[in-house]
Amino acid sequence: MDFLKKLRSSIQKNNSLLCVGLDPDLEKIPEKFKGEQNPIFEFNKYIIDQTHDLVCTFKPNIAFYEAYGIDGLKQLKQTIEYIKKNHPEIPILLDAKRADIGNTAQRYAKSIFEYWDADATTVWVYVGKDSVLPFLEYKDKCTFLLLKTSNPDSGMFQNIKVEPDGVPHYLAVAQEIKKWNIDTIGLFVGATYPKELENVRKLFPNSPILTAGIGAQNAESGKAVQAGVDKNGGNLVCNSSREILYSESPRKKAQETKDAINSYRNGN
Ligand code: OMP
Repeated sequence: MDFLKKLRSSIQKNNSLLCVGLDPDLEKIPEKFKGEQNPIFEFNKYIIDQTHDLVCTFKPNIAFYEAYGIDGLKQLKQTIEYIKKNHPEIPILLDAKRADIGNTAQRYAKSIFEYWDADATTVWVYVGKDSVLPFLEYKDKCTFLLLKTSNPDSGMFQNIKVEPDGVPHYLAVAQEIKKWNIDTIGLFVGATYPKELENVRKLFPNSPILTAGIGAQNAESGKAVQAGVDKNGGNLVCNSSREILYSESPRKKAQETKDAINSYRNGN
């Protein structure tokens, strides 16, 4: 099944726009997992079991696995296989933030969509169209192009005014992407920047948008959700990682986050 169909059906089935980010940090996981042979996988399994009926997507960020070398990557593979086997209806968005010349990007795309078997990924678009086309050619996948990131310094380059009209850089890039008219494209805008999120949603009324920053980065979820949903209150994937993973009850926190997001989906 292609990513968009899978996303639509998981949003509907779980009545949720929440994406739980699987960003394991061995220093933060509960003590009971630390003695396990595969502590990252066991922790992820616990989080997946606790939240699978509350989410529309799981988003492992590959940095949190690469940081533990081969051992971490093996546990990423175990995590992906566990989700595919037990919850095949939930799309896996492997957050890898790749960017390079086309020849190399093609290898990255093969790795993410074939070896890792992800349904979707994140990619920098600032290298240019030829650098993202190898990802976009995977017709049943979705590639979220990073336009405006959630970090405090994201405006340093992404909001630089571009000649001749003084449009901010991220928006000029978004306008260019729109002309490509490719339906495997998704967009990323940080939840910490609701105005930018609104601008991108206006430009792409029907595309999936990924956002992050709710929870640990203190984005105002109400503003972000209202700015980011489509006209039907959907098509928005709202990630939260640390605030859910490391709370006393990940299930309770996920439920609260899901409910808070839902309370803003239809303009409440
Ligand atoms: P928490 O801040 O712990 O909720 O994690 C946020 C997750 O979303 C991390 O995996 C980030 O790398 C990711 N993210 C951002 O926080 N900001 C961005 O601008 C882009 C992403 C992303 O692409 O998901």
